[in-house]
Amino acid sequence: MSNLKKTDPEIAGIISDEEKRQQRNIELIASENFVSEAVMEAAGSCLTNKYAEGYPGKRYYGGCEVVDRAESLARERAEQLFGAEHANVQPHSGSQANQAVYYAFVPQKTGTILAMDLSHGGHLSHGSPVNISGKYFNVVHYGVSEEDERIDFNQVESLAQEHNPDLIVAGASAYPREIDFARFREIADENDAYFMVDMAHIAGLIAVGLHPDPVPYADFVTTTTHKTLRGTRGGMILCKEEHARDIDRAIFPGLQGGPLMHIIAAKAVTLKEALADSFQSYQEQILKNARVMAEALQEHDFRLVAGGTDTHLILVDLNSKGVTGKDLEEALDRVGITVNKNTIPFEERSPFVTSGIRIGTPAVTTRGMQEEEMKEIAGYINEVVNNIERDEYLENIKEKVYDLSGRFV
Ligand code: DSN
Repeated sequence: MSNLKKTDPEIAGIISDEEKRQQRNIELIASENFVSEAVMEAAGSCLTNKYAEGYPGKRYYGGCEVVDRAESLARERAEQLFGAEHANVQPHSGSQANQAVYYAFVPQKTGTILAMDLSHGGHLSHGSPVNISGKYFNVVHYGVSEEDERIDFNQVESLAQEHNPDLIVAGASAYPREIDFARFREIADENDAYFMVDMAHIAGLIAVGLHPDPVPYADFVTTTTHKTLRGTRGGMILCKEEHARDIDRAIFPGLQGGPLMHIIAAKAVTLKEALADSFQSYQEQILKNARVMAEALQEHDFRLVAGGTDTHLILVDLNSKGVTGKDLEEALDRVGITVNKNTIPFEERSPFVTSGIRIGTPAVTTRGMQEEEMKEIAGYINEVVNNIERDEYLENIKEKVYDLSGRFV
């Protein structure tokens, strides 16, 4: 970063500090990961200079013949990886990918979307009242059942019959169990609704067949590219060929202007990496690590929402431990373990306090950590909970955490 250091030493310093933080801490935020140097090189390339409104072969600017090749490669690789008929790789984020589907296929104000409640594991962009999706459309929410904390399909079915949605959305940001997309498709068909899956969290698992595949069932599949997929930050939409034109027009000119060609090139690199054989074993290790972490936490008497995990993430109910999600997130920050506080189903606390934390294994798995390290980390989390007021004790745990992360540079 020699140029950056000269031009803007403040920002160079901030980037250097963040790099150290990422190296030193144990990263357990379920939606984060570490990209390869190759992805970073593409994301930091001269493609950032190019305007290319439109799509390959049909642009509103001259000089697009080179970046067209990058976007075409990204689209082809996305279609190949997920077996999709059509891919749009231009969404700047997962939220914009979701908005494009709503914008194209749900009538504003009169249209209805049936999606998972944020407090049961859904996402803001699935119709939260504070998000544009909740303001421009009628949204009805389903959740998990109180008995087993898994998606309540009886409720999905009865809400679909009652509200006649235009679109049913499956997918979540804090749901640890497999999602039965075939069951959702049946309900969508019975009610003549479109079916969308937001696979942002589990895209990497789906890419290698470690989670049921939504592509054969859904009209539209949206995703981010930076979670289990381990790529540059961004979004993407897969859809059936019959919907390709409407989806493309919803992204541009509907919602976005010029695509970020450097990011699209980085998405192409991400997808190439995901097509490589080694991506399979990476995803397998994410799952092994999550299962071992879940078991280790249960051995320390933590209650896990839905009784455990089938995926890369674990939702921990802290009610029996006498700490809030907020307090534990802060205490773990102090020892160098990064998690996020999270509401749990049937939550009684505010989203700023919460009764839970969410833990994910994609990032620590990228660093090379395996089952033994998961047990060690679960032990530190337990020690922090039990000694949350003891500053000296926490200092001691921090040293052990730094020692652990130092072994995985
Ligand atoms: N904010 C992401 C997460 O943490 O799950 C979802 O977009």
